[in-house]
Amino acid sequence: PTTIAEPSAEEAGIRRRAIRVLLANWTGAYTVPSRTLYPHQWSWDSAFIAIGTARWSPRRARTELLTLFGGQWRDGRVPHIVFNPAVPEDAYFPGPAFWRATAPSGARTSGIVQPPVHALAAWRVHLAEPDRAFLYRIYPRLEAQHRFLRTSRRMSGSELASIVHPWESGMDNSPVWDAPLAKVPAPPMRERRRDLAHVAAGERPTDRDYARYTAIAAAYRDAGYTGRTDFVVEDPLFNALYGAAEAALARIAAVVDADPAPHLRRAEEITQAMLERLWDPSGGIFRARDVRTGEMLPEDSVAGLVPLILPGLPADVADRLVATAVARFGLKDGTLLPSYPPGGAAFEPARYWRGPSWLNTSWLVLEGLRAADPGLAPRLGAQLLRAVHEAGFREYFNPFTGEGHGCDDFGWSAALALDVLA
Ligand code: 9YW
Repeated sequence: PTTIAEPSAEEAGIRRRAIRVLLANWTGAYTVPSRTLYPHQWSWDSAFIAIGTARWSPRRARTELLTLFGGQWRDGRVPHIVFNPAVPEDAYFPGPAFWRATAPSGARTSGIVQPPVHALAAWRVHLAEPDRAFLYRIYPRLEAQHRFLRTSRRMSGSELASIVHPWESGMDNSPVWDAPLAKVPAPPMRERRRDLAHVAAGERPTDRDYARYTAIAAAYRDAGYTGRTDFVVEDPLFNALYGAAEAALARIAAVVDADPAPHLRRAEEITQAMLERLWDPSGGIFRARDVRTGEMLPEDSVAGLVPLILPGLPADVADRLVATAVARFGLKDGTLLPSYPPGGAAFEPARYWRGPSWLNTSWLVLEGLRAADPGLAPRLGAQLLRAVHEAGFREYFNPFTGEGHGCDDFGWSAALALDVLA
């Protein structure tokens, strides 16, 4: 007979509290990342939240994803925010009055995207509780999402998708964006930031960052949300998820009587293009490339380790990535995986994407490690659980002390802890 390990009291406590956060953030159709800081539906948050929610309520996880795709545009793009019409305009900046965009469903949305983790999420939700009807509904929407990236975002001529705003990377103020952002002219912001009402300024992007984010977004909006902006970059995290999502689409296609072959071919092409354009053999890490200049960007971050999840990554590249994670990101030190290497000049342990550990990037590296280094994977999983046990479901954590920062009761922190527990 097989014995099933009983969860420890600690694990049972984390599970109970995580579900409580997800219940408290549930609106009836989706989960807000945070009741205070982020009171609408965010694109990649919902994908991570669906992955964790599937562990206790697959039905809610399916609803979460289908609601998000209710905000999808005719061109296939899945906007990074779908606004809740019941929340006042001044609760979040930039809100619907800034973006001035409406989806065919009538939902008010933003006009930029976030990393495409959704096909992977849909597949994980299906694995938690097989439901072909769900896959039949979501598959054409996922396909359209990928078609948008393929047709509108292939800006360098390679198979990779470009992002046209730092917000599209999901890692807004990463030091990697400092160089390309410095070239963006930005007048001082006139609008009032709402984030600072909830989180200390030292844990958020600066006003200068915000002035540039607003300027790039306004220019893209004024161009009808098409074409290039002053910021055009091929990002390793975005494209690693793009490749992994194509592999997930192949699996989904097989269930819904569609042809998996084009997805498998594209997954391979993306992996190949990543190796040709973003792999830095001397650094042992993937780096972002500035499409405007053609140059690789000088800084790197945890985004450069996420390609560990890419299907068909050569074993020697995976080994180098693990070695980099250990040597520069302290993977073996019993600390959390920082968003930016602690030895780097721009490192700040409590400021947003400039050093703190986030659960989503840690989880993605953990997923990659399961194949690349099965010995190290449980170790990172245990660190992740220790962080939420000691500090709660905070938005990000000091990688050395584990101290929590940003908002509390953060959706994907709760969801991904549940997934690691399962
Ligand atoms: C903001 C919601 C989002 C995440 C992003 C994160 C942050 C929005 O919050 O951006 O207002 O700063 O950087 O990855 O999806 O959790």
